[in-house]
Amino acid sequence: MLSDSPFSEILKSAQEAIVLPPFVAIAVRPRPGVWEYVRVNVHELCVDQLTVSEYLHFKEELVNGESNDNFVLELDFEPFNASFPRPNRSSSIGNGVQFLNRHLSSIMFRNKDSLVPLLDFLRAHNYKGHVMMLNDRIQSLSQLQSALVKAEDYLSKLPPDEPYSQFDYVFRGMGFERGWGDTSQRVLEMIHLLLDILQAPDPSTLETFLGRIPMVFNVVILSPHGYFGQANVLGLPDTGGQVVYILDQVRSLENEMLLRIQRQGLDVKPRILIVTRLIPDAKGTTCNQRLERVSGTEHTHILRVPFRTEKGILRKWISRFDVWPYLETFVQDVASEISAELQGVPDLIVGNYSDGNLVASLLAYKLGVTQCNIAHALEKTKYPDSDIYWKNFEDKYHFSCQFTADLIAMNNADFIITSTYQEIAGTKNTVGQYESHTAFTLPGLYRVVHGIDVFDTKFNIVSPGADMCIYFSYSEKPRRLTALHGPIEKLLYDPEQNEEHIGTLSDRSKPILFSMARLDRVKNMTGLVECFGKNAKLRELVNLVIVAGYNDAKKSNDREEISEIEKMHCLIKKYNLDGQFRWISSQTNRARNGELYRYIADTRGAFVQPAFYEAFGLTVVEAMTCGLPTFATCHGGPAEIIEDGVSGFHIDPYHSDQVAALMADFFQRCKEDPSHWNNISDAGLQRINERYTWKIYSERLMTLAGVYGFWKYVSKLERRETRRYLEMFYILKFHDLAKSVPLATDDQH
Ligand SMILES: *[C@@H]1O[C@H](CO)[C@@H](O)[C@H](O)[C@H]1NC(C)=O
Ligand SMILES: *[C@@H]1O[C@H](CO)[C@@H](O)[C@H](O)[C@H]1NC(C)=O
Ligand SMILES: *[C@@H]1O[C@H](CO)[C@@H](O)[C@H](O)[C@H]1NC(C)=O
Ligand SMILES: *[C@@H]1O[C@H](CO)[C@@H](O)[C@H](O)[C@H]1NC(C)=O
Ligand SMILES: CC(=O)N[C@H]1CO[C@H](CO)[C@@H](O)[C@@H]1O
Repeated sequence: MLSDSPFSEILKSAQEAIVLPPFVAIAVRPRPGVWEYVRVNVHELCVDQLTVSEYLHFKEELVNGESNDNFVLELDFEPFNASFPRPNRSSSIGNGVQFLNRHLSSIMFRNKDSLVPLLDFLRAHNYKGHVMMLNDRIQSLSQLQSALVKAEDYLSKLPPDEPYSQFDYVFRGMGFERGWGDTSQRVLEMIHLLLDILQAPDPSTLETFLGRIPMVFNVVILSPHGYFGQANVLGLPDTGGQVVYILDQVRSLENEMLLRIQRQGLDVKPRILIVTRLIPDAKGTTCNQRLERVSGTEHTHILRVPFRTEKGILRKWISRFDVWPYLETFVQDVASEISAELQGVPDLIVGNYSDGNLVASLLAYKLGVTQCNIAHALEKTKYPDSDIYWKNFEDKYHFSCQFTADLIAMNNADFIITSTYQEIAGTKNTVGQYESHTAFTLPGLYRVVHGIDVFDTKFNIVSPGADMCIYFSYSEKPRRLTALHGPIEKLLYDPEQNEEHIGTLSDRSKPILFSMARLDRVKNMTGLVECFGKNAKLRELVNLVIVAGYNDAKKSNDREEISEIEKMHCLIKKYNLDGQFRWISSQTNRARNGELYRYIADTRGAFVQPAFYEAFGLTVVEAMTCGLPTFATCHGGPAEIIEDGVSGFHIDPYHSDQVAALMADFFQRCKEDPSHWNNISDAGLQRINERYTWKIYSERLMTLAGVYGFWKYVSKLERRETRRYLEMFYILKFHDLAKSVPLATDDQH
């Protein structure tokens, strides 16, 4: 009977319970983003509903003991949503811009006067003093409307590819300036969009129009910590995925900006600056150079600015957990360096990770620029109970600074992009990274009653893609790097056993089941090998090849990796895998890795990603981009990338027998009907081309910058209240917390 009761429903969706007899307080999460709090008195069997504040107060007793202190600093951003509607379905989370567009177009629809901000916005447009879009001849909506009609009439008589320069003069006379398009046809499209908006604004027209207005010429991306360089940096402390991500991101962003500027009919050189820390003791990297051009780009540079104190410049690397006391001075230095470099202010500031986002917030606040946050790795969820027991982590991690910085940055940002839904709001049973900042307490410091709302329209899912120069479909024959097939075959089939590869594949005609990852416990490559070893049918159908770590434990100095290496050797013996299994040490040649995926596709093989948890799953995207059917973990990002059974398969690493059976079944079916393989491969490619490419990413980012930039302009006054509140929080809390973090010293003793 209990199992059908409402109480059991509550227990099922409970995320956390605090037991302090006679009470049990429970945080209930009926669905993503929605929380309720109850307290049960176990003696009297009665239940009270608690407010967030009461719940957190109760939770603090774990640390403070029973205290009657009712004067605790509470942080509450909820009152600021006053006039703004937001979605309430969990499935709308992460589609903020859609909702915002609907809202914007509905207020514009209300009456003619609400279109005035759009007119002002167009009139205010200029780049370094050059007027764009509209000039002084157009002062009112009615003038705009009649000018548009006149322009439409004039343009429709021109050939569609007439260049703008041919009618520039006439246009100026009507009240228009550059920025509408490079040819008469494109200008006409823009004019139609605007006429539509003036008559009956609808969300998608508005988005298209705002996305096409020339607004973004200079972008600054902030990623202060770690070694940010183009060579010899991967593997250095705090330096990993973000460097690859940002370099891929800026290359694609520059192309997109160039294309848009050309289509807008403008003659402007875009600039992108990646701002990071200059590290004088650069350990053989270029991190001691002030300015470095990003290869493969024309207008993108890494700009490095050192950390500085009264004692001078800090020479050595420091951990990302220790950067806080340096950031204020850094912001000032960065502001003057970028204004010198750009000869103006940026139009969009993008922050990466907590420190980058804080610096981005301070700069965006100071310069009045649109701010975008990216933080695929917020630390709070990585360290259980790092909020309530923050003091235990303080010496090593300074989370009090980091969580405070995160709250400030999230609330100051105009928009936030994430790679996955889960990053924002988790899943049915797990809490999202951002969601975990909704309500929490740092006892003795402050209590967050309403830190961020995952339903906020600032959240947008914009996923990265694979580098298309390296990863492309196996079927693009002319682009294939056939010269690498010799070395690849050697890697796969050479009978010699050495430190690069061990194990042999005796039947070369079988498809290859392939995986590539770090040799960490969480990636569970050994689990995959075991699951293969146990399933006779799978072993009969395919060969298994993995690329991971080293095959010699002596070469590793990571305890976790060493234990995985030893385990792998045991499994090879235990299941007698020789003849069917090849273990290749990790490979750093990206071009060859790309061709390796395609070579595996030639064998009509498949890719497996067996991790217990994977935040996003770039290797999954890479494999699918090469046309390789993919089996990937259902825990984390891959579950969103792959539509199970259509563009690949979800596997649950906790049920390895089922995983093996699913794969055996797939290969059996492909053997009987080869079109099955092609269908999965094609559907995977289609999925990638619809969602997971850098091209789509950059288009999205530029459109979002346009829409949120406009929204920032329209809502200037409303946002001021939030910003003033944040400013106070920054100065009264963060400023002092950051000062309490010890400064590093350069001397070696
Ligand atoms: C603000 O948002 C919350 C939900 O996050 C909602 O309950 C409340 O009604 C909103 N306030 C206003 C005035 O819209
Ligand atoms: C969700 O929002 C819609 C309108 O925005 C409203 O009609 C509906 O009642 C809301 N539902 C809940 C559960 O709040
Ligand atoms: C890896 O996965 C297998 C099953 O796939 C599981 O039995 C094993 O315990 C996992 N390894 C670790 C280190 O948890
Ligand atoms: C593959 O797709 C084609 C075309 O959609 C279809 O005719 C065929 O039955 C599919 N093959 C399998 C094995 O599903
Ligand atoms: C340090 C950090 O969080 N950097 C992030 C910057 O963005 C990339 C892309 O999302 C992430 O992979 C990094 O983790």
